[in-house]
Amino acid sequence: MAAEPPADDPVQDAPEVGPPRRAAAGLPAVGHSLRVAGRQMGVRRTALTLLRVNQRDGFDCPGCAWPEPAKPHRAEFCENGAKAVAEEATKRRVTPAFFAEHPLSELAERSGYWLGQRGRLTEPMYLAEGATHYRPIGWDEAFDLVAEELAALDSPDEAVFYTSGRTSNEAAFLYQLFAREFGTNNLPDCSNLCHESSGSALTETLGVGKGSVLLEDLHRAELIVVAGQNPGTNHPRMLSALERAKRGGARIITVNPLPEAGLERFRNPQTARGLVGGGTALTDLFLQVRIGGDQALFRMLNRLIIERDAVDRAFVEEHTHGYPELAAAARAAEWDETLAATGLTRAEIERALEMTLAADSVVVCWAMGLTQHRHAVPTIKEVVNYLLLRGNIGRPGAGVCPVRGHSNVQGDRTMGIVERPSAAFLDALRTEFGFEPPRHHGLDVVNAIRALRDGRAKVFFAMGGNFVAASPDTEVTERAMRRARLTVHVSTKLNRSHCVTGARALILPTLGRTERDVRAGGEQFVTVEDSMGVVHASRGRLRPASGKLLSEPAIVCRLARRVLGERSATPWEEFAADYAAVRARIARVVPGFEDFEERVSRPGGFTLPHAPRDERRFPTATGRANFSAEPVRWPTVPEGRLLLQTLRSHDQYNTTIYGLDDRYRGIRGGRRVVLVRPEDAAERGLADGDFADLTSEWTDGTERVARGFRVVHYPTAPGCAAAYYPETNVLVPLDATAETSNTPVSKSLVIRLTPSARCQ
Ligand SMILES: Nc1nc2c(c(=O)[nH]1)N[C@H]1C(S)=C(S)[C@@H](COP(=O)(O)OP(=O)(O)OC[C@H]3O[C@@H](n4cnc5c(=O)[nH]c(N)nc54)[C@H](O)[C@@H]3O)O[C@H]1N2
Ligand SMILES: Nc1nc2c(c(=O)[nH]1)N[C@H]1C(S)=C(S)[C@@H](COP(=O)(O)OP(=O)(O)OC[C@H]3O[C@@H](n4cnc5c(=O)[nH]c(N)nc54)[C@H](O)[C@@H]3O)O[C@H]1N2
Ligand SMILES: [Mo]
Repeated sequence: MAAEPPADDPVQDAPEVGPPRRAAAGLPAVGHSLRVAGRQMGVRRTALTLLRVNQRDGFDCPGCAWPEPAKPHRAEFCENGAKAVAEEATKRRVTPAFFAEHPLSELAERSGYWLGQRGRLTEPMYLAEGATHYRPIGWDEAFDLVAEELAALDSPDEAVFYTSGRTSNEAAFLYQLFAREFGTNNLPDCSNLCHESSGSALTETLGVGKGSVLLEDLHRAELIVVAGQNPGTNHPRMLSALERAKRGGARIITVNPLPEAGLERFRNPQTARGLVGGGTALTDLFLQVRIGGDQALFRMLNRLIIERDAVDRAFVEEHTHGYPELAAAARAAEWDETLAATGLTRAEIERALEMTLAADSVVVCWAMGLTQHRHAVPTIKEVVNYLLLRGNIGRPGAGVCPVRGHSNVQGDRTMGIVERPSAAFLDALRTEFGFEPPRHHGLDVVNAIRALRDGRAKVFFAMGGNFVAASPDTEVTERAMRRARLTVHVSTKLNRSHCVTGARALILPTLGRTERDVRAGGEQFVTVEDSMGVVHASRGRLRPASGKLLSEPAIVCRLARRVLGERSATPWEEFAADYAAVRARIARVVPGFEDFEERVSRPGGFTLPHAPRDERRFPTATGRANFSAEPVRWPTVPEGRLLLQTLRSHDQYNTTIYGLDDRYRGIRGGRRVVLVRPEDAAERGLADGDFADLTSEWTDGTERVARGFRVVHYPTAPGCAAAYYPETNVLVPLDATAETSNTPVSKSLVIRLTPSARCQ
């Protein structure tokens, strides 16, 4: 568990609690974002920067992956996008003097919030073996060092190349090319912790591991189900799309253990109505499901659709496979079981059925509330069943909408950042670059941690992200990292992963999205793919945080040449000088990117093909859309225990903490809180404001503890609790992962909640 901050750490975790909000965004949100941004950037820079977010000639917001509308609003950013931009465009700097002043032993005691608030990294830094401080190092010397450690490995598979989802298409393509020319498919990425379950389920059932709807589909849907997602905080611009759909007559069902303010009512800050009026009520039916009860809910809906003879027979016959098995499994669904699993009433589920049958087009949106469970993949497959039964795939206003996290996490996968690449992709690389790529599968995040822990991996390289804090089982992960020979992080900001290092460590500072990237071939732009498969350009305009930063593509190219030397025929120097040369290769390797340069130069970019959406073609093993008939499961909770989900507050971007408030949930000034129903707290002798320890129990008999959380009475589903990530990652066992996708089950941990000895 991350150590407590020292006394002079300005982060005082002293949560104050008021009533949760019932609406999101509107004027308070705009004011709030400008204040936050102003603190980091000053007033002028704030105005100049925010107006460029998500505009045609500007940069892609480094926040979430929600798409931009065809005609972006003049202020096409949200409160949390503004915070993401401010974090990057901050005027604060972490210089070599900072590292001289603060020994690693001290930095390792600091909170993630404190580290992040120091500002932008300015120079490459090196921690020598046994050294107490990082010291500055030149770029050439840094690349020599990485090359030396990689050359010393017994096999290329002893190196791990992690990616977080902000990396551009160009950088991602170069990075996977380098790793594969070096000889490994060890390319874990943040998807492994995030939407991997969606990818697994959708690839098997529909043949494409991505969402099948475009923004206009959402606008014209008659019913939108939002399950396991908190868009008011994590995808605020999605609320504008929901509002527009509502104005067109759509209805919305929300499935969530928590009532989330953003989904109750939305005051659109882009419209006069939203600024002064009461806003738009979004949710028509709130299903307060128990954690992990979603598969049972959708299974019962599927039974009812079949019983009511409301199946789209023509679609099912022409396009699907496995209907008889699904129908048999669905007919066997029982009410007792469904009500126990979901915590819902029969009337509520029947109401959801009526809304489903009344709608000619249905979209289901989801995020981490569905993907981070042991049975996440079967749950998402059941969602697919629900849509297939009524032909809600591949027609306007209908489809699957997994709402992606990081702004280019989907693009990174498209570019080949994947530990289990397809044979077709590797063949294309071989043809284009004339080398034999490794064919055996590489390590995902959880397996990379195991390999580091067991000494099977010795060099860890990260293209962005904060691996140590984002991964499960913090103690195990930190120990694993400390066993490495070398850890390297390409980063914009200081974080926990720079403080928990291998024997030697490097920090390689890089340009952010907002910054101008001038290379030998002139000023560059990069490209990204949003959650709906739209690819477009992103151009930074700000002066870089320091003259010593290199862009991510430049870092990869220089490293690749240094490591691979003349044995690589790839023109790394040409790629580093002009990213158009990289795009020309992407166009030849990745399907859907033909005429890449020309099409991405058009305003708004272009949309990648998606066979189920475009032509109701399903490139699966059966050549059809596959129904699934998995057994229904839900988490079982032993007597006296609760189910804990670990989620995001309104003031964070994953492990980057913007502030200590979670405004919509009524929490201010602290993050060590646990949300629990008054009755569930009372049963454990805990009043609101008391302090409690969280102990997670794992099936192998091991226990993990996180201490000193303030109890907050909150109207979550009975038997359920919620607390923030990453503070609670100590509680997630490394082996507790979803079947098939191997994603940590961050949303369903069995815990005991006991009065805290320390803080009573
Ligand atoms: N501002 C901001 N934006 C972000 C991020 C951020 O940290 N900050 N992170 C980005 C990333 S990488 C991602 S992946 C996305 C994450 O976006 P979300 O998935 O919205 O993020 P979480 O906070 O994990 O919220 C999970 C939601 O699922 C609900 N939930 C939990 N368990 C269950 C369950 O069993 N069933 C159902 N039906 N619901 C459940 C929770 O109550 C919560 O509302 O956001 C992206 N955007
Ligand atoms: N318990 C629990 N754990 C979770 C989750 C959960 O819900 N619960 N969610 C999971 C999810 S969905 C995800 S996606 C992962 C996130 O895992 P990561 O993607 O690894 O983590 P982030 O916090 O997004 O990474 C933040 C760091 O990225 C760096 N950075 C920011 N911008 C750039 C850039 O442009 N270039 C480079 N090179 N670096 C940059 C900064 O140094 C910053 O400190 O966490 C996962 N972990
Ligand atoms: Mo994510």
